[in-house]
Amino acid sequence: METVVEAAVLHRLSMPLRLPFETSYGREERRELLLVEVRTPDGDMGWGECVAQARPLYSPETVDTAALMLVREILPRVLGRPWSHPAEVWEWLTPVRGHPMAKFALEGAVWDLYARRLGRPLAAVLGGTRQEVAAGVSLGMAPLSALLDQVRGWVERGYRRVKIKIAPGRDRETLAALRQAFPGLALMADANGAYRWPQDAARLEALDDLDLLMLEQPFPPEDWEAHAALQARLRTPLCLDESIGSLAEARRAVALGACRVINVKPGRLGGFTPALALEAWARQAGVPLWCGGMLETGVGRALNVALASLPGFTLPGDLSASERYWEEDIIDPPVTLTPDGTIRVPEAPGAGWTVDPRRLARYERWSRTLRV
Ligand code: OSB
Ligand code: MG
Repeated sequence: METVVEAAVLHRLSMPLRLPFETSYGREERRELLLVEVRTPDGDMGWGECVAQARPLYSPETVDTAALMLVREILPRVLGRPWSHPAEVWEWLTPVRGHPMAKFALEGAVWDLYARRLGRPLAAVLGGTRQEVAAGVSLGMAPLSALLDQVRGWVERGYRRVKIKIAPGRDRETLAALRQAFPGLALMADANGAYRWPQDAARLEALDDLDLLMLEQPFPPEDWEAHAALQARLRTPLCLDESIGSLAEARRAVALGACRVINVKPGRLGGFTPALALEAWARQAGVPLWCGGMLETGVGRALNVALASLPGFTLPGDLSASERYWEEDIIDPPVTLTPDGTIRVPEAPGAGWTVDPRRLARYERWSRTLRV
């Protein structure tokens, strides 16, 4: 079956977050968003989400650099060109260096479109085997009393794992209080690269007795050696996020002993195509994976849920229900949690949700249509 993307619509949204999200690099009250809608001549469509943020603080891209790259470099390589599998589309984008989130915004939409045209759930098309995925929640930094209340609330709802953000000086005390209040909780911490080697080594070693599930990205992305040196001194597994932009980097990280676990975000890798390659490798190498999140709307979350249904994703991800992020999500039905703390993998064709045009319009700042 051949497909041609004849038109693409960029939707630039701004949505208020239900809870402010504070990390070591800043605090956000709103999410600036970019969605990509692709259309075929026969009226089929697919949706993708660019997971870049308003400012280049997690990684070098922003929603606005991604929009520019989609218009100038990415869409011109795809519009009007017939393909029979999404991996071909990904291949066409490989001459463009960097800009992985801009690439995945389109490539994810193409996978959704492909699965819809096959009449099959995206999860099954990707090779997913699970009917439901374990849900975790990622919480921004907050005063301890507020954080304790939040964690209690999400644990009562059934979340299977809680992650908090940490930074030097805002770490041990908070984590120890959470551990004391929730002795059996699957608890982890994410530093988004805020620590420095060697001066912060002792601070991080002091977290080793808190029975954390793992410690995510303590050092900046390029500091492979620091992660390896710390991992050698810790019982707690290290997990890398920002450092891993490709399968080659995943292999290198594991070979160096820089991590024992990998957070997979298709936007950070530049597509589902490289994410699938990483999953296949990790499965045979015995490296546990989990699916990360970037405060997506339901569009991006649905794509993540599909990916997390693959067998290599053995740990609960940063996959939460719509109500964790939004007063009202833009998809129908919203993502919900089952009573046992999972998200059901949709059985409808494609990603399995539809975008509500009225809610989309409410949050849309601008849109731009590109045609062949
Ligand atoms: O480091 O995992 C991260 C959100 C934005 C940018 C980076 C990260 C995050 C999260 C939130 O931790 C995960 C989620 O979507 O729930
Ligand atoms: Mg992270």
